Amino acid sequence: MPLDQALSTGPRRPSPLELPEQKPESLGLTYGPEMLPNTGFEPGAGPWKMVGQPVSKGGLDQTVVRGGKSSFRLENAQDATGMDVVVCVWGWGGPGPDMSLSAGKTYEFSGFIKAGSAKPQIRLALPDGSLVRENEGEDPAEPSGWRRLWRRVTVSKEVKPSYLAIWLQGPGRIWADDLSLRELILPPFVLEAEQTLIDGSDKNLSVRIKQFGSAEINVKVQFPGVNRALIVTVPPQGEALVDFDPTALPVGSHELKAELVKPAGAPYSMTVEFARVIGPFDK
Ligand SMILES: [Ca+2]
Repeated sequence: MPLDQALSTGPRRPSPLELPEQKPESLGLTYGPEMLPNTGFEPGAGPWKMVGQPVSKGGLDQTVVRGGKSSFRLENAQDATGMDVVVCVWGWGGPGPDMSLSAGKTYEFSGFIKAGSAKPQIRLALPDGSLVRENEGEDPAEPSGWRRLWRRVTVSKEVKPSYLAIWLQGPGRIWADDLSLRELILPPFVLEAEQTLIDGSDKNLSVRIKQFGSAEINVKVQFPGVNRALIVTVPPQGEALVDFDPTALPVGSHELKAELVKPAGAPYSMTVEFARVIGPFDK
């Protein structure tokens, strides 16, 4: 990080997200075991099928693969319209996905896609009324051009997905490989600091405590440099803000520690490191 940015006293300060050790999102997450019986199309296609229109083609492919010897290709002819859909799907015209998703838990369905200019999607459909929250995203492309697409769902009750699909709408050709469906094990809470570098111009700092679960939690916060602790209540899937005055902190490294106290159980804590530096407005 450039020194002038680190010492900037304007509103633009480096956030924890800009620190060099920040990793691609999926690397920092914890996952449960693989739930798909066939992730890479090596034993054949089953239970995945190509379903499409007369302009569509697809199936196992041995020419463009990410892992092993096979991938799954989907193709819509150049004259296909935006209404033409071709999918690599588990759950249409045959038995549906057989794994159970548990109430209150979050699952991620992902796959590596090589797509060129086509715009494929990854879909996980659930029975009506069982979805609490859903989002989707993609990771940066690998040098080989494969890119991981993902969709995350949180379910309200025990359900089986209606179908799982790699979805291509309109003209184009894509390959899919290394699919995955796993529980995404979210931490009890995370901390976010707007800034972690402190100089004499900082009179008040705040740290956000965010949680994803469906029950209220209590977190004990130990503030840096002083013998002061506070119990903070964070609402379900909500956040709480704590503030402290850093003006008395000596130059050096300091930490704010937050520890889960309710629900009691497996110990969990997280810290934010702050660095008190000498800035332009220090004496
Ligand atoms: Ca493969």
